[in-house]
Formats: sequence, C-alpha cells, structure tokens
Amino acid sequence: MERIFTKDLKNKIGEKVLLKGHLHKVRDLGGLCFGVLRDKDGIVQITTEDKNSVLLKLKRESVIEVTGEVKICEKAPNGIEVYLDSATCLVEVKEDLPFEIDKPEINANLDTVLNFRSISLRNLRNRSIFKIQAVLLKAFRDYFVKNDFVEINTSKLSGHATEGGTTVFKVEYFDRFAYLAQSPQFYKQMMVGVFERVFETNFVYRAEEHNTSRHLNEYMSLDVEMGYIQSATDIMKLEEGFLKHAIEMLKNECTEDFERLKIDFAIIPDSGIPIIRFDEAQKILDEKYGQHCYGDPDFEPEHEKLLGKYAKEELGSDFIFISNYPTVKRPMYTMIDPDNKEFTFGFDLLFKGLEITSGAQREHRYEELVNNMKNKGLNPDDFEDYLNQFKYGLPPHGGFAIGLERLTAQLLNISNVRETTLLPRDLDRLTP
Ligand code: AMO
Repeated sequence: MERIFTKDLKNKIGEKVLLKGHLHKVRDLGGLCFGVLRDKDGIVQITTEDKNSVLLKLKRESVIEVTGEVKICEKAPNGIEVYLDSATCLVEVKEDLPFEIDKPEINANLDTVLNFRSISLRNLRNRSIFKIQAVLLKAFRDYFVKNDFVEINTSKLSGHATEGGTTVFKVEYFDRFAYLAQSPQFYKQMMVGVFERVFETNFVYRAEEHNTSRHLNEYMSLDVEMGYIQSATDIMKLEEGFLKHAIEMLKNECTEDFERLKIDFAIIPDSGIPIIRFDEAQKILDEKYGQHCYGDPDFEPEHEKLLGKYAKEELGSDFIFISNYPTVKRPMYTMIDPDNKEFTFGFDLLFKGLEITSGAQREHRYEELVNNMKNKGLNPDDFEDYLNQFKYGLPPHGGFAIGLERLTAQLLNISNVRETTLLPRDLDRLTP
C-alpha cells in the first residue's frame, strides 16, 4: 500500500489507507483507544478497540505506521478517523517530553520553549506560524519576480566596519578581521546600476545589545531596491502592492493556519495605506494623545503604538507610512528634502504600531552624497568602494527593507519576535 497524507483523507472515506507520522497523543478510554497521528500536513484520529494495541504502549512522538479504514466521525478532529487494522512502531521514543505539545498553546516559559526548539516547533500552532512565514517569503519572491525584479544574494562578510547606524559583529578572517553585514544596503544599490530592480531575502546581523521583544541579533531582511523612481512615494506604493499580494496569498494558502491561531487577516483600506509626514504625526501625538514630542528626532516605541491605534481607529488601516523623517536620524545615503533640509525622503512603515520597514529615496548624486557623509561626521575615504559607483552614474533610486520576523509577529499578534524566529539569536542565546 502506498503512503497517503492526512490532508488527502477526506477523499478516501470508506477506503483502506496507510499513514506514517508521529504519535501526537493517545487516550485509553477502557474499551476504546484513541490515538492521534501527526504528519507533515495535520493530524488524524486513530481508533481501536484492541486493548493490546501497540499504540497504548508507546510514548508520545514515537514514529509510527498505521493501516486502517477511513471513516466519518463527527467528534474527531476534522470529522474523520482511521479505524485501525495494524500499527507498527518505526522509531520508539523512550523519554517523556519536556512539555506537552498537543495542546493549542505550549504551557511553558519562552526560554524552555526555545531551549527545546526541535520539540516546541512540532506543536501545531508553532508549525502554523512558520508555515505562514514561509508563505510570506514566497509571496515576496512571487510579487517581485512578477514585477521584473531580479533576485540577488550579496555577501554577508565585508572588510568594512560599518555603513553607519548600528554596531556590527567583528569576526576573524585569516590574518585580519571581517564584519558581518548589517544589511545589504550598499550592494543592493550597486545592483540598481546593473539590473535596475533587485530584491534579496537573507539573514543580516546586528550587534545591538537590545534585549527587547522586537530585537534579534540575526534576522531575515527582505530587501528591495528600484531605479528610475520619481519619489519615495513610488517605493511606498511598491511595498503596499507587495503587502496586498501577500495578504491575498495567505487567504488562499493559510486559512486553516489563521483559524488555528484565531487571527483575522490584516486590513489595508481601499484607498491604500495612509501616508503621513513625520512632523504631522508628531502633531497628532501631541494634540490627540497628549505626547509632547514635537521637534524630537525620532519616536519612542509608545509613540509608534499610539500611531498604530490612530491608523486603526481613525483611518481603518492596520498599516501607516510615516514619511519625511528628520535628517539627523536617517543614514547618509538618504536623500535630503532640498526645500527643507531638516527632513529627508526617508520613511518607516508601522504595522499595528510597530516599525516593520525603513525605506527611502536615496541620494544618487556623488557630490551631495559626499556632503551628507561629511555632515554626519563620516570620512568619505572610508566609503571608497561605495562612492565609486556614483562616479560612474547610478539612476535616481530608492528601496526598503522589511524585517520578516517582525512582519510575522505583527500579522499574528505575537508579542515577541523570538516566537516568530525558528532559531533566535539574541544577547543570551546562540543555541540550539
Ligand atoms: P533598518 O535598520 O531600519 O533599515 O531595518 C529595516 C527593518 O529591519 C527590521 N529590523 C530588525 N528586526 C529584528 N531585530 C533587529 N535587531 C532589527 N533591526 C531592524 C525592522 C526594520 O524596520 N538599510 C535599511 C533599509 C532600507 O532603507 O532599505 C535598514 O536596514 O523591521
């Protein structure tokens, strides 16, 4: 008999089948034994009246093979059971699990859940989180390929220490040191000169000592860069297009996962994601929420939360772009507004009150870029490789980057990005 999977059982009612998977749980009700088998797609109840069934002798997570008849059973998960003919143990588990994984949520603290990642990820809710994340990544690739972007993979090792902003990891590299990429920023801009439109999905590294629920030291950066733009609005519209596409794809491919997580799909209004200027946002925070932040160079996390609330309650959107960030807070590669040099053409995207994206129109003019560096106290000689390409002509361009773990967390109302990271790396954690 050929193996079939739990997702195909609904088309096999009345037929004999062979299934393989883990023994998710087992219950002995005297006369009846109910086991649950879990395979790559889901779970199914295995029912037997045999008091000597091997199922009753096995510990959870043992790897089993069963044959039996597929029947309708209203009380069983998904309304189907397999009435057992034979059960064989392929791999016997001898240890008790560190926590129960068959419940809707694991009842253990996050550290324990992460210490036993190979086990905690087998929980159906956790599997759904990462299935959704995989579909987000697929949607990103799908959307940008369809829009004529070329996928690139740029080096994560560099001889240069920084592109400005965050701290980088220093690693031994033969007889000298190298630095781990904090973002593919310089390389994606370089590739605009080659392909005009590029995207990249890769891990990036930040040596930030932030032990918060939204910071990781290794995260998946979804990067985009596009040439021949008119303004930063083109880039914001591009990101909106991707998000709409991603939500559609999730609706098609992950309905069951969203139901399991009891989450509604994120909302983008028909009029599009609202865009408000940084200084306007500060006025709103001041006038509406009593936050006296007008003139500050950046938002506090609390301000972002309030702007998320404002977007939801006043504008009917889970997302809001904040445009025209102050020059002091944006990297030197951001184009400065020529009409008001205190502000740039840089933006952030907030999703349910958390920053998930930074982006901008870039400075593509050599002299202006050198000036920006000097004004930020940077030495242009340290950026020779980066600057060279501007001597040879780069078109006006812009782009953005989304943190995949943050996007997933906000989509699923999960409060800590470690839960949306398969193997998180933070101040205290380098294993498993
Ligand atoms: P930025 O540094 O703002 O911009 O990062 C872009 C997005 O990446 C995510 N992110 C993080 N996620 C988890 N842990 C972290 N420590 C962390 N740091 C950042 C966030 C953030 O919005 N080069 C620019 C992008 C660009 O302009 O194209 C950059 O990297 O979701």
